[in-house]
Amino acid sequence: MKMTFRWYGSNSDNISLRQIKQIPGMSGLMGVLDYKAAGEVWTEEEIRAYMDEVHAAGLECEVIESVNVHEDIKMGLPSREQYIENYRLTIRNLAKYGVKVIVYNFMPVFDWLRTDLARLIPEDGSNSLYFDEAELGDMGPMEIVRNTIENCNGFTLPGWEPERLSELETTLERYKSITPDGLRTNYKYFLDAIIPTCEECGVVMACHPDDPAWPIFGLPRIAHSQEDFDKIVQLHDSPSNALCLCTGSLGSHPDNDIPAIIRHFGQLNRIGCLHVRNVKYLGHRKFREAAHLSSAGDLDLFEIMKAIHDTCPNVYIRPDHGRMIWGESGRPGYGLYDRALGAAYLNGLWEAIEKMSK
Ligand code: DNO
Repeated sequence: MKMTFRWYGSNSDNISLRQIKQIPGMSGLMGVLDYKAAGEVWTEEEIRAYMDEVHAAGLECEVIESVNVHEDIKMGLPSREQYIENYRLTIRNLAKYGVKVIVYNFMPVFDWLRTDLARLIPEDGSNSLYFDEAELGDMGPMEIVRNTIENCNGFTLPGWEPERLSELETTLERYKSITPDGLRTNYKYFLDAIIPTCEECGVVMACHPDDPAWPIFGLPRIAHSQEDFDKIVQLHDSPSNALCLCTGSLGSHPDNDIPAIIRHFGQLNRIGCLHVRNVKYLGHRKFREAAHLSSAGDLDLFEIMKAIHDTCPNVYIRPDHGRMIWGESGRPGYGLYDRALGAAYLNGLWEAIEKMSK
């Protein structure tokens, strides 16, 4: 297992590489160029600049996140060809700088969605990301976008890039005629076009689940259960067509048995990486993000780490999200302290599992 940390680059992150390096057991980053619009080529110069900084800090960067897929690809429009070509070039450029895994998603319009980015946790005065379907019903898509952008403390948030949201109404309208099967057909077209390039350069694509793990605003969503992922890995049969199992995204739906899902896809060799975090259920389609410790939420992090250890022991993982604690303010979901605590806890579980299995 390689423990990593998400970092947005020195112009966009308030957390420094030195701070990340000081977290015990941190091998490197899940990196991102957060200023790139969906569909744009990530140039060699841009990638090199990011990598040079990371390597100078004594860290690796073998995983890159949020190489966003242009909506025209998801909608199957003729203009997708150019965007697919750009995507292929980005894959090649990333591979040249040592990238082994690319995390992306195929969610229409919205990446992850929350109704509150800083909900107070009354027991201890910290706060975390929160979702309540009932609140969402009152809000509607435009309002949730405004709410999210206004409350992100001036930081960019992955999946909420302004350019993707500027044509929101038109895009939402267009999706009305796309069924889940239709979306899968467009997805297959994309995978058939890019996976041979990945195989050529030794890159694994890792699809991130829908978050929350059910459809929203009537949009087709096809990545929130084991059954969905079975279909996705079959769309193009290659070890390069893999998954980023995010325990918190999938785990937002209590029916998803996360350790079982990890075991299933781990045995198939289709896990490119994992985001590991905990959620606390508060009612029907209502949850908040919790500290990583199993007893702080509803997921069993020991069983999760054990499943990873048993079926994909060499995978990349990162602590995900967590709360804002100790007065920290920053990018919602991406504070330093609780993610660092999460990494330490997950490393502790790992050490115990390793020693006990010898
Ligand atoms: C949310 C992140 C996601 C993820 C993207 C990948 O916090 O885990 O935004 O990076 O879905 O495309």
